[in-house]
Amino acid sequence: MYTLVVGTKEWSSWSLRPYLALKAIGQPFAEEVIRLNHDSTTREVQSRSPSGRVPLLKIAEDKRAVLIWDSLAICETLAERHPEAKLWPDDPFVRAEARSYAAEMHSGFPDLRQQLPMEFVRRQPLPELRETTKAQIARILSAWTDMLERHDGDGGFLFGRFSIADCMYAPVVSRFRTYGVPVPPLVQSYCDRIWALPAMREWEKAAQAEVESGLA
Ligand SMILES: N[C@@H](CCC(=O)N[C@@H](CS)C(=O)NCC(=O)O)C(=O)O
Repeated sequence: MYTLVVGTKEWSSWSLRPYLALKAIGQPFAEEVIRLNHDSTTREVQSRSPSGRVPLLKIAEDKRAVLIWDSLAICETLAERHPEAKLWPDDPFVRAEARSYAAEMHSGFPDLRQQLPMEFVRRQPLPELRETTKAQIARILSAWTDMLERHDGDGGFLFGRFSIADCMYAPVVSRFRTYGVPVPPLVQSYCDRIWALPAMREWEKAAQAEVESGLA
């Protein structure tokens, strides 16, 4: 029923987010990987995606099909179709807050994304950070600390139980790891919990294979 089209796993931070959400609902899905940063990328992505971007989710059922072409739209659609997976917090006010954090990630932190691009497997030296990048990292650290302190003991994720907010921030966990960004102990234990998720381990295995085969 589901086919997720993603970019090269070493680099495609946007693709990782709906991949984690799909894994969290436990439904089987087919996967297609488009090679990023290659001569074929523009042609491949534009022939499949209305926005010329990945990820994409194809849903086919009852002789109908739909294409969803944005990470947050995919996560929202999955949450709506699989309420039992509880991809958003139950409490409406907490859910509104989780949505705000997810949207903030989706539309924000441009300097962090540009200066510390996701390299899931490789390790890189921390570059000289711009003031704007430092401010965006500080904002993330204070937001995560606030969420983790308030939901401490409820499951260990940003809103206690694993949610779309964790999916949206998982690439930041990878970036902090790649570049050795120093974080306080509470945040480090959250990062370790995200990194240990079976879905993250599977993503890493695939990214490792891309690096070893020269695809990334
Ligand atoms: N807002 C989009 C952003 C998607 C995006 O920028 N994807 C990148 C890969 S991570 C892409 O498709 N790049 C196309 C290219 O490199 O030609 C989303 O949330 O899905």
